[in-house]
Amino acid sequence: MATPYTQKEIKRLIGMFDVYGDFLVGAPFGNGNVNDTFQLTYDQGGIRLHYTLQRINSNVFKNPVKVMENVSKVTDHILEKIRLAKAETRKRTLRLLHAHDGKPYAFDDNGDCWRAYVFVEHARAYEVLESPEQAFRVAQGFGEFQQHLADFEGRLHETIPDFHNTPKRITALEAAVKSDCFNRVKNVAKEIDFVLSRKDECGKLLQLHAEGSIPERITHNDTKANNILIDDLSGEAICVIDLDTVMPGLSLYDFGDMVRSGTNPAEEDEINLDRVGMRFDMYEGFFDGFLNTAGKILTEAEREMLPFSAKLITLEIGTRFLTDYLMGDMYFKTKRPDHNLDRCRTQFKLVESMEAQMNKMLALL
Ligand code: GN1
Ligand code: MG
Repeated sequence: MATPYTQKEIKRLIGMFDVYGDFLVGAPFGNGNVNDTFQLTYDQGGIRLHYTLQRINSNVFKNPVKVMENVSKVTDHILEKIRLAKAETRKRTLRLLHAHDGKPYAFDDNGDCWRAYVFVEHARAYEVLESPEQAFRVAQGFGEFQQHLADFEGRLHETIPDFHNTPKRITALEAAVKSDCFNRVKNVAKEIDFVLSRKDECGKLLQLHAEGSIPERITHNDTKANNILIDDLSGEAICVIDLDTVMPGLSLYDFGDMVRSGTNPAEEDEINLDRVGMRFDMYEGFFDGFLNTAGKILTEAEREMLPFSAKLITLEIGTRFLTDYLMGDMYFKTKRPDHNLDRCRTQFKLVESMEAQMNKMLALL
């Protein structure tokens, strides 16, 4: 849930941006674990239009201006691509509104950084994907995002350094275990063992990158299935959203996180672990969809690591949830006690399910 803001406050916040029309109402929107998001309704000459207003979480993004510089460059670049490929006119990119000083963000009196987007109408984000065809389209969409950015010139800011550095995420877990500030280690011996027994293989992608066989690209880094909008009518994945973590990364991070979030028939914080697992037909959908677009730029070494990346990223986010649980739930928003622990357990159940199906995943190659 977003922090409660009054209508007057929301109106004042969006007032920092150039928006034509009359503000009607603003309401919390979406299921993000990090930022606060609102959908605003405006009246423009008798027509109702929506905008998205977001507060960037400065506990997570220490330098929101750098985040916004990345987002703004990336959305401009993609818009240009969409304009050039006339066949893709249904495709969209997020469009930022400008604040009165022309910048694509504004700071409020508390020092919080805000941004606003044109709301993409008649499309939605799915928490749980419904079919392999949908998985195909989601992967096609995220793959195309990478493809669009393949010729981007210059390097983006690394807004969260080592975001997908799994070995460092494990080191952070070990530090949290050692300090045990909230006396919670006793509850999670099994989960800690689960991570540590897989520690040795966690540096594999970084090693391949260091050896030069996997290139750095511009990646999204948070390719949860609900971070792409699916057109209500065509069912096509038309717009990648949640661009905060767009930065230099490995292509495989994006494939891995898609498989993690989208092959599970249950939600990320499902308590009944019997419902959690990797649906293989969904994996096939992601695999085919990603190769259909990003496949055009992937190297042989990247292709070979696709199955492994799914397991790695799932283990990594599970490790982050576990670390946050041990650190007193400081990073991810939680709605109940043990919420991070529940999230961690679903991830580890998924890892097991992927391990059990790894041979099948490899055979698809
Ligand atoms: C966070 O913003 P949201 O909820 O899509 C997190 C991701 C995690 C995800 C897990 C900046 O993403 O890394 O994979 O939660 N984003 C950040 O649901 O840490
Ligand atoms: Mg996100």
